[in-house]
Amino acid sequence: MKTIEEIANTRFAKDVERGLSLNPKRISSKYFYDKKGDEIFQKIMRLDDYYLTRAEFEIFLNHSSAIVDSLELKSNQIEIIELGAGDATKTLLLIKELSERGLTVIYKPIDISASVLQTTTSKISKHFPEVTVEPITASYEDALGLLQKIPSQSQKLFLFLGSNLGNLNSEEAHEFVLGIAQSMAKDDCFLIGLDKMKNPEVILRAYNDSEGVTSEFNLNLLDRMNRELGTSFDRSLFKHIATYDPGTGTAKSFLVSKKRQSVHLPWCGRDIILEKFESIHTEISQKYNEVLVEEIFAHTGLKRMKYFEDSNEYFRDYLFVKQ
Ligand code: AVI
Repeated sequence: MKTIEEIANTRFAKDVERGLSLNPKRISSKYFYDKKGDEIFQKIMRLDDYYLTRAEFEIFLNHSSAIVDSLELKSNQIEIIELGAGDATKTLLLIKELSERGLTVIYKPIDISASVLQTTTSKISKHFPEVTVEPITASYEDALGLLQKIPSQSQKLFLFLGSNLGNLNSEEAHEFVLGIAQSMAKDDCFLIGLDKMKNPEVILRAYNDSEGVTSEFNLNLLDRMNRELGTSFDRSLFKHIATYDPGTGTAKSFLVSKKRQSVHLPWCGRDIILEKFESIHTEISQKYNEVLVEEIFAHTGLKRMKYFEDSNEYFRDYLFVKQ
């Protein structure tokens, strides 16, 4: 356990103090992912109600060959840089296709979790010993800085899957895409997975699943603050609420206070009041249509080539090339 001074100096404590002082209150969803949060997210990805992972897996299963054709490779070597690689289940399908074509593959998975990266590296090396794997432990923010510094002679394919972009607001998303575009050389490709706008009921079920796993995921943020920051949130006094605005395509998650309560933040000595039914906004999961995709990629120097879609038409992987 850290000392109170050490806690006060963490980004987490600063962000929580600031976020709980705002009106409406908010805490970034990036804080969902501690060890427990990672485990719960693995469960979410296997839920019947959470269609995103299955839909994108189907795209890679059925279209890996077409994706590789569309890369229009200029040599027999390719470098894949994946942001937020996780267990790389979908990427394995792409690597398989490239490997079967006799191409030399260098795979650079980037993830915040060193242990996840270790498992992923062993898995790829076991199935494809001919592939060079160079894992990089970093957050998205740091990854963008690192990308500028990675020298390379070969054509690159950047991957950002799972609709992870949707957890950023539109300004952050544009900045992020711009950062990637600036790390790309001419003819490098960018494949990005984005969840589509669809029947609001399907989306609401994905973020308020019948097994209560997403609720656990959201409430774990309170437990994490208790564990790491020494707060004493009582999770039974909060409810997970998910909303979806079909006009903007924005799904949002909240922790709503069931009664008026006060929470002590030990590192700054402040007491935060939550009124009955007051909310803490914890996550955005943006859903996309063509207009939004165009907006985010405008003025990035990236040209849209193609998209690949699952059979339910729920999810798309868009392929861009740097001009
Ligand atoms: C990681 N991210 C794309 C997930 C999503 O769908 O926004 C996180 C998640 N939140 C609730 N369920 C899953």
